[in-house]
Amino acid sequence: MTATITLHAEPTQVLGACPHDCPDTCSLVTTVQDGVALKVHGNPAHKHTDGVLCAKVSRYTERTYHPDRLLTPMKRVGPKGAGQFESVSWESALDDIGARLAAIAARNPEAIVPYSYAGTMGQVQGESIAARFFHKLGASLLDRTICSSAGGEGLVQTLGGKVGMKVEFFAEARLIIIWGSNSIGSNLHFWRYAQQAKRAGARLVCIDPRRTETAEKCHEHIALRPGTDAALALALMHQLITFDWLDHDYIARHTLGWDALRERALTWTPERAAEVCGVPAAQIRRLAQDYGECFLQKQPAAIRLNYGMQRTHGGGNATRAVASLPALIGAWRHRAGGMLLSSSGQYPVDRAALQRPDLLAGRWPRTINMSTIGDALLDPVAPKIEAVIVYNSNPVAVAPESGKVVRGFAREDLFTVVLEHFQTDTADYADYVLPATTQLEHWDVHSSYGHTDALLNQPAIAPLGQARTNTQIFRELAARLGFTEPCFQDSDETLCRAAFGDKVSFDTLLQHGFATLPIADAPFAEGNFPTPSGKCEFFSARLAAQGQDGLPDYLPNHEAVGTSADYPLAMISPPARNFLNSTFVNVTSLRAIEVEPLLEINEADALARGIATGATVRVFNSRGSYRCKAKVTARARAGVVHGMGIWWRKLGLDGTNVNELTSQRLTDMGRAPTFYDCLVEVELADA
Ligand SMILES: Nc1nc2c(c(=O)[nH]1)N[C@H]1C(S)=C(S)[C@@H](COP(=O)(O)OP(=O)(O)OC[C@H]3O[C@@H](n4cnc5c(=O)[nH]c(N)nc54)[C@H](O)[C@@H]3O)O[C@H]1N2
Ligand SMILES: Nc1nc2c(c(=O)[nH]1)N[C@H]1C(S)=C(S)[C@@H](COP(=O)(O)OP(=O)(O)OC[C@H]3O[C@@H](n4cnc5c(=O)[nH]c(N)nc54)[C@H](O)[C@@H]3O)O[C@H]1N2
Ligand SMILES: [Mo]
Repeated sequence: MTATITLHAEPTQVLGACPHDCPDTCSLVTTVQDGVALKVHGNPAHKHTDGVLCAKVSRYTERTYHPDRLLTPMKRVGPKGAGQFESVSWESALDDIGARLAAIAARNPEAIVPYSYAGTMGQVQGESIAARFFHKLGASLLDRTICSSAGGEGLVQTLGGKVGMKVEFFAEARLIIIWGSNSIGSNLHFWRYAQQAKRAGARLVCIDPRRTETAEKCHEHIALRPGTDAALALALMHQLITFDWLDHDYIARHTLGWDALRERALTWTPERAAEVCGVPAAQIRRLAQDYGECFLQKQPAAIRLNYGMQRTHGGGNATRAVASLPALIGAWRHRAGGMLLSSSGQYPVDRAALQRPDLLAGRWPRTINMSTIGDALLDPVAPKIEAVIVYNSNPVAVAPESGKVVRGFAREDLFTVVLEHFQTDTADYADYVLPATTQLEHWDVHSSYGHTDALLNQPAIAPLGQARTNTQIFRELAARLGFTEPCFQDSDETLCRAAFGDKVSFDTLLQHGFATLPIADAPFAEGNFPTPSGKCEFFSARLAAQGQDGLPDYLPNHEAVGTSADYPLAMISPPARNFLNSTFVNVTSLRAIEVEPLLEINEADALARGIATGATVRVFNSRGSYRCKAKVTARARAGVVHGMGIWWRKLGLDGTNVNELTSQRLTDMGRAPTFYDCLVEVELADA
C-alpha cells in the first residue's frame, strides 16, 4: 500500500483592518494556508484591539466563504424586486452598463445618482475611483447623512470638528457618562477601557431609553424618553450653576456665549427636565452632583457620547448641549476628562487626492440626500432620477420609510446597478448585480471614529470567483465612458499611499498594520478648539446666521409622545448586537443568536394589549406595518418599544423590516434621518 501525502504550505499571517462601520476599527490578523483564509483574529500588538474581536468579525471567514457569495455578474431576467437573475460575463455587463449610463449622461448626467455608505469604511474601496468616476461624469452628488451628520454638525458648531478625548484615557476617568450608546454591543473596545476605570473605582452612568447590556453594568441608568437629551443636559447645567460647580477661569478664557447659555440653563430646573425626560428629578440632581464632585475634587469626568442620541428631531441641538458640559467644569484640563463622540476629524485624510473634485471641472451638480432617497426616487421634479449605482450600502433595508424606498427602486424606468457581496434586499431591485471583493480580498486604508490610529488592510487571499474590487469596477466603467485621465489607472496600493500622503508613514503601516497619529493627550486643556473663535462655542454665530437658535435648546420630537391618539408608543430601532446595520443578517450562526425580528415591549404596555413574549405582533403607524415577535422585557420602559434592527426584509416574517415605520423627516441640523423619532401602535397579529 502506498500512502498519499498532502503537502501543505506553512500558514502565513496577513495584517488587515476591520472594514465595518464601528468606532473600534480593529487591527486584524488573518491566517492563510494554501490560499485559503482559515481564521481572522484580533491583532494583539494593537493596543485598542488587544487581540479581541467581536462575535461578528471573529466569524469573518464564515461571511467570506458563505455559499451565497455573489461570484459572477448577474443580469435581471424577472420583474424588479423578484430577485430573478442570470449570470453574464463581465464584458457584456460592463458594456451594457456603460452604454446605458452614457445615454442618460448625454441627456443630463444629474439623472444618474451614486448611492453608497459604509459597507466598508475603507478610504479606497469607499470614495476614491468611484468618486472620480461620478465627478467626471457630472452625476448628482450624494449627501451622506444617514448615520452621523446631525451629531457631526452639532460637534462642528460647538467644538469645531469631530474631535475629542483619546479613547484610551477613559480608563483613567473617575466618572464616565455613557450617553446614547450601547457600548458592549457597538463599541466593545471602548467598554474594555470603561471596565478598567470601573475596577479602579470610577462611577459609570448610562443615559439610554433602553436598559441595554451596557446600562445593566453601569452603576446608574437614566432611562429617559427618546429625544429628550437636551433637556437633561440643560438641567445638569442648571445644577452646576446653582451650586457653583463651575470652572470660572476655563469658562472665561475658553468659551463663547456663557452669559446667554447661563440664562437659558437657569430655566431648566431638574423638575422641568424630569417632566420632559420622564425620569425622577432626584436622578438628575444626583448626576449633576457626581459631575460637580469631579470638579471640586479635581478628578476627571468623561462623557462617551455616541450616535444613538442624535437620531431625533433635536439631535444636533442635543449634541451641542452635551458637548458644552465639559467646558463648564473645565473637564478638558485632564487627559481623562472631556468627551468623545467621534475622533474622525483628527485624521489627515487627503480627500481631494482620493476623490479628485477637480474632475467636476467647474460644474456643481445638484445634491441628493441619501436619507430621503424614497422621496427622491418618486419625486417628479426634474431631472428625474434615471439611474442609481449602489455600492457599500443596502438602502432598501436601511433607509427610512421603506415603503417609499421600495416603490422608488421598483420603478420600471429606473436603471439600477448594485455592487455587492450578497443578494441583498437592494440587489433584488437591480438590473445588474456586480460581485465585489471583501476585505480579505483587497487593499484598503482606514481611519477610525473611535480611536486615533490609522490602519492598512492588505489582501489575504485572491478574489473569490469573478469578484472584483469596487475600484476595479469603476476603473472599467470609466474606460467604457471614454474617461482617459491617468487618475483612473491608479492602483489600489497607490491610492492607499495617497490617502494620508506623507502624514502617516506607509512603511509603518506595512510593517505593523497600524500607525498612531501624533495628537496631544489633552488637546483642549488650554482651549485651542478648532472653531472660528478658538473657543468652545456655546453660542454659534454660524448657526444664528442660518436663522437657527445660536444656543443649544431642547427641541421636542417631530413625533413626541402624547401628540397622537392613534400612535401612543415611541419606537426606537437600535442595532441588534449580532448584526451590523443590515450586514451579517444572512450569516447563519449570527442570525441563529438573534433568532427572529424582535419588538421589545414593557410589561405594562404589553398587558394593556394582551401581548405575551413570543406572540407575533403587528407594529404600525400611518406609514406602514411590520410584523415581528414580541419580547416582554424590563429592557423597555413604559411608553417606549424597541424594534431591533436591521433585518433583511426578505428574512423577516412578512417581507418588511422596521424601516417600514420610520419617517423621512430630518433633524434640526445636518439633514439627517430621525430613525428614533417615530410613534407607533402595537397589536397582536395572527401568527
Ligand atoms: N453590533 C453592532 N455594532 C454597531 C452597529 C450595529 O449595527 N451593530 N452599528 C454601527 C454604527 S453604523 C454606528 S453609527 C455606531 C453607533 O454607535 P452607537 O450610537 O453607540 O449605537 P448604539 O449601540 O445603537 O447605541 C445607540 C443607543 O442609543 C439609544 N437611544 C436611542 N434613542 C436615544 C435617545 O433619544 N437618547 C439617548 N440618550 N439614547 C438613545 C439606543 O437605545 C441605543 O442603546 O455603532 C456601530 N456599531
Ligand atoms: N431603523 C434604523 N435604520 C437605520 C439605523 C438604525 O439605527 N435604525 N442605523 C442607520 C445607520 S447608523 C447607518 S450607518 C446605516 C447603514 O447603512 P449601510 O451603510 O447601507 O449599511 P449596511 O446595511 O451594513 O449595508 C452595507 C452593505 O455594503 C456591502 N459591502 C460591504 N463591503 C463592501 C465592499 O467592499 N464593496 C461593495 N460593493 N459592497 C460592500 C455589504 O455586503 C452590505 O450589504 O443604516 C441606518 N439605518
Ligand atoms: Mo452608522
